[in-house]
Amino acid sequence: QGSQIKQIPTKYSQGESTKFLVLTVVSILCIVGVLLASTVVYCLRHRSHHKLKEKLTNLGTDSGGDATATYQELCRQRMSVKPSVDRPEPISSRINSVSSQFSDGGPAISPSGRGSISSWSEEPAHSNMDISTGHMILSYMEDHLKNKDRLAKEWEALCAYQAEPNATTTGLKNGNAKKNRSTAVVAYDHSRITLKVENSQGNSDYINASPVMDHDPRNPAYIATQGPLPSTVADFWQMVWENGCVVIVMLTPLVENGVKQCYHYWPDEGSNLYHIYEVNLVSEHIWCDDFLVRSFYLKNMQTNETRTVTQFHFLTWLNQNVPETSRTLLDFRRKVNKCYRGRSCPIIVHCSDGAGRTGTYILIDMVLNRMAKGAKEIDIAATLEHLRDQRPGMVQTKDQFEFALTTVAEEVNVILKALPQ
Ligand SMILES: *[C@@H]1O[C@H](CO)[C@@H](O)[C@H](O)[C@H]1NC(C)=O
Ligand SMILES: *[C@@H]1O[C@H](CO)[C@@H](O)[C@H](O)[C@H]1NC(C)=O
Ligand SMILES: CC(=O)N[C@H]1CO[C@H](CO)[C@@H](O)[C@@H]1O
Repeated sequence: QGSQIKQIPTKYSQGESTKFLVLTVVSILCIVGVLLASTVVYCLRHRSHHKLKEKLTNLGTDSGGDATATYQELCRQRMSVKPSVDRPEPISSRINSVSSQFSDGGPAISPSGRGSISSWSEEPAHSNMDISTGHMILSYMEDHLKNKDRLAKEWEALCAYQAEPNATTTGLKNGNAKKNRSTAVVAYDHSRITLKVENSQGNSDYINASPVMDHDPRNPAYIATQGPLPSTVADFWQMVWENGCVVIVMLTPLVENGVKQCYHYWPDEGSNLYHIYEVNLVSEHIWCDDFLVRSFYLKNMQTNETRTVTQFHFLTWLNQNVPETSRTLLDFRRKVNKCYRGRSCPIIVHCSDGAGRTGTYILIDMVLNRMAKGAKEIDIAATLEHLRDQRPGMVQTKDQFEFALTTVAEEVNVILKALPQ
């Protein structure tokens, strides 16, 4: 009995001390692990912070506060964990006149749609959209998208649409013809951007680019253009300069399946001189797999004036195709418009020929801008005809047209969800 009593506690305490030892070792390992991890995180954060600071200081000494401000704004957007909820500034100068189709006569009285969507890196969607109009548009779009037959008929009718006037004699002239990427998409005589001959490299006013108006015929909201060719890069930057542009939307990769889509019209690093326009790459910011943002200094060497130009480059939208998701393109669009804000210069939009992807993007942006301003009626097909009056071939495939409808519906949905119920 005596030995039994002795044995039990001994066994017990032996087990206990082994357990204790194991526990101690495990906890020490845990503590060391946590310490290591936090050191690494601290170092990384410190380094990136330091880099950012360095970049900003370099920028500050470069010249002009505008680029610094733009870049800081971009960084702030990137760094901010919560989506900002500032109200959009109205793009008042862009749409002044009222067309018969879109009754945006009275101001739409509605609570401001300030809201955020799921992930922190996405811009919040906001709008002055009228709630009941929003619901109407949404159910109309959904109905339209479900009824494939009607969609196909509508697309057929759009394909038969003939723009008038439609002469393209200037673009097909000797000396100009070689400046066109595609024979199918040449700027109309009555709706083309003209360059100042005295400043142009080739003593010609032609570039394959079309001003695209919304309502106001004096102020184009966009310039739709082809991706520059090696021989037209100087013309491209001259156009950017002469039209006071500060935002470029690029919707194509440079090369697709070995086929060149667009010339690399900016420097990979440092600066390049294109005729009298010096372009300096200030920063390149990769947002996600789908798009990135570059910031340039553009300098006119004749006058020594400079300007900051921001290029938004969507990488994953292939020719004759649609982007993988509407959501990505919508986020891209919000970033473009946040950078553009209430400026009155046109936004340059280009892909390869400046019609398919370019037309789709402009169609979506134009319709959503009209809705944000409280338009009571939206006719996407009529809007597309309006675009095709100004540049041939805008929106090239039925899929692209359907994508435009889906994307508009999705944005309306997001805005409605963000509105206080
Ligand atoms: C161009 O306009 C003319 C009338 O001026 C018309 O007959 C023709 O079909 C149009 N072409 C295209 C491609 O729209
Ligand atoms: C531009 O700057 C250069 C060098 O700083 C100077 O020589 C030239 O006179 C300037 N031109 C004008 C138009 O200000
Ligand atoms: C109509 C026409 O001549 N198009 C030309 C436009 O420029 C490209 C590139 O130089 C040519 O390949 C096209 O034939």
